[in-house]
Amino acid sequence: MKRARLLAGALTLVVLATGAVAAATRQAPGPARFVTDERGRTLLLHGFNTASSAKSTSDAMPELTEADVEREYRDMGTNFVRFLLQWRAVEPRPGVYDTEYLDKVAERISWYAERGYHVLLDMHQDLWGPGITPTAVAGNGAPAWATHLDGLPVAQDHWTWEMYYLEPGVIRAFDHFWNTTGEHPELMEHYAGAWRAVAERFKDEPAVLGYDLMNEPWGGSVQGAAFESGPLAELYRRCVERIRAVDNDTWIFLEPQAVGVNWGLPSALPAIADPREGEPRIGLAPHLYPLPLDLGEGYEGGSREWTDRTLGWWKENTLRAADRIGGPIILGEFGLDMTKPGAEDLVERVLDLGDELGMGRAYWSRDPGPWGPYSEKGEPGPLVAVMNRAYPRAIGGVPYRIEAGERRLTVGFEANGSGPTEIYLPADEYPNGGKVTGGTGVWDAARRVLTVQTPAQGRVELVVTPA
Ligand code: 9MR
Repeated sequence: MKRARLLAGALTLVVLATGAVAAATRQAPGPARFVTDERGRTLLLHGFNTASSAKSTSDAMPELTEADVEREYRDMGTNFVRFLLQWRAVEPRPGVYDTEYLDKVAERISWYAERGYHVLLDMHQDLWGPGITPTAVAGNGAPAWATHLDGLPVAQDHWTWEMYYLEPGVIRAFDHFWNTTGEHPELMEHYAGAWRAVAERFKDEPAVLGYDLMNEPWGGSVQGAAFESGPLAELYRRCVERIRAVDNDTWIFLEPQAVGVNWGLPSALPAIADPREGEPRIGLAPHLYPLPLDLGEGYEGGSREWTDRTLGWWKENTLRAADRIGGPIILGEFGLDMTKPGAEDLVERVLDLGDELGMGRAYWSRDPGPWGPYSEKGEPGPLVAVMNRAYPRAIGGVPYRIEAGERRLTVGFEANGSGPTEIYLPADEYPNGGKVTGGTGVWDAARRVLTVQTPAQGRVELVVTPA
């Protein structure tokens, strides 16, 4: 059941939007609150991570075909993908970048581009790299040449994959990367160089919207504020500098430390300067994994209460961190086992939060199985219906209210003349498309997109209902 959204949500957007409008009318470069397309329209990004399979395949490609992308659009009308990259594949030997790998990535990006998707490239890692933890656990990311365990052990029998982060060998690998050991100052440089190579390859690909610099950073023996304001900020500065040397325009997204912050605790990540010409384009891409759900419980009873509280903390703390960073928010990952009680409700709540904050979101993940939209046999699961919802893909101004109710979508914005507003409408609620007040709509039945012309200035409020 789709719930009516809270007034508080609309108010949050008003506050955010007012800040953005003020910045725009001051004509001084100021922080952007929302991700925009090349015309300046606000984008509401809605999609998946693609895909965990890229962690383990020998060529680091996700097990995904162009037909899968087509099906995703047809079934859910998504417009966004967080695409996993692997440092081991970008830089298989020190200083050598694998153009064949980048070509294969480019081919996948073209499948998305042809269907109007925006792509966030994510330099993924879990547990540092492959080969340290048992194969089934799927540690991934770093190349073997950048992996220094100093002979420290890594136990092979934890009950959940995150526990391997506490193993001495894994901690040491990270300590060398962050150079808290003082022995490997070259590793961060290599990582930043790998990002430069990626940026050089994709800077002119319009579908590539952003770079997510490191998945779920783990500080090894340095944790919390000391880690985020120390080595992590240092890595981000170097990556930003190297990326901007070749790419002035693509958004750069920073992740806070994963431990704690994924559960709703505050982050201490500082602002990172953007040397680009024009307004800064650095945003925040946190993850959200309420602890009880992460530990395998359903969204019910005590777990539900704790999860609801988590959502409140997460929202407050994420807004605070985004303010400090001075940029938009993309929720890079959230997800759970969809067979658990209440799972659909939880996903809907998070999507509502995304609408409320004007925040892009990528569900974890597109892989087949109980978490994903399709089973191993390719049958649609409950997630398909939840993800297939009405949303404004692009907005011709700065939004102050996005509210997806039952068979009714409200999109309020301060128009800025950047172009028409495009609204995706799912077949179950809008079988014959939509009619709109507040603008003039043209329905594209094949894409299920209502394109709405509105005045170029002033406050616009569109209300879409079934045609
Ligand atoms: O779901 C993934 C699990 O099967 C793997 O064992 C694990 C390590 O590769 O990664 C899980 O995916 C995680 C992602 O890589 C990072 N954020 C949390 C995801 C879910 O736990």
